[in-house]
Amino acid sequence: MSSRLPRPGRCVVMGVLNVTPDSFSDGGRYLHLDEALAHAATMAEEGADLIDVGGESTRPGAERVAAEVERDRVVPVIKELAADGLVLSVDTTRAAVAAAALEAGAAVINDVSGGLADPEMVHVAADSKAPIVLMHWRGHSRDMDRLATYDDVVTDVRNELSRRVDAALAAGVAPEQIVLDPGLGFAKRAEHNWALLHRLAEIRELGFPVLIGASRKRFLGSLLADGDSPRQPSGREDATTAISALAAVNGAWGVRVHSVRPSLDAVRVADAWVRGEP
Ligand code: PMM
Repeated sequence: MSSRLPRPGRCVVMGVLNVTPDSFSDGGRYLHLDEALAHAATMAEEGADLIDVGGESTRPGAERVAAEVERDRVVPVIKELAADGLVLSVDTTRAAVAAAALEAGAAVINDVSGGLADPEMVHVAADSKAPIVLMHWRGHSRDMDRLATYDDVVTDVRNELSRRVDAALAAGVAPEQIVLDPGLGFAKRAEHNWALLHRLAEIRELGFPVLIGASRKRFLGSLLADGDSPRQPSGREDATTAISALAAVNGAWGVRVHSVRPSLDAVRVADAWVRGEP
């Protein structure tokens, strides 16, 4: 495994830092440099193993931003945080943004398109030797809800991820650099997300570390709905914590979350439970 991919001996907790005006649960909160840095410092104090810096919202229906805008949002934040010694990933589908982020000190690429959106992405990973998260994806945010059609969601996601792995390996990415992610909520309805969690073992069988991003997502809001009103993102934290514990018990390499402390507690409990000792 690449030395730059955190391996703390338990499930990794990746804290989310969205430097965007429009992400679904924290959009607009960390758009200014000082606010972004303060939030990252809080997540680091709480014990985040990795902080995921993103400059483009991927919520369903979101419009794209220009590459320069995305780069100018993430690079200054990454520079400052890397100088403070934090381990950072960059959440981007653009090779140029990933390259600029790595240059600024990011350690890991988190590509929600699994290398599909930009054919250069796998080459940036191959050349830099940076670990790369390949997430299952079928299309940009504007289109993804209509792309949620599957024969068997777990088999289809597994096969499509396997093809992304093949493309990365063909470009020269080493197997040790690769992390897979089933992409909960990305061209997935609630029943698809639950099937993927229920049968996580089938994704793990591909032989790569698996990252789970369920934090505050819509399917948790639907599960916890009061009649016809979905639970709002701010009320989905306990459910997110439950997912983190269950993901850890079920062998996930990491969880990507907005609130670090509860998920870190959860994965520590899960780890002690599985080991039968603290
Ligand atoms: N989800 C979001 C953004 N980036 N990256 C990975 N690897 N996995 C995810 O599930 C994922 C992601 C959704 O948006 P948010 O940043 O507002 O949570």
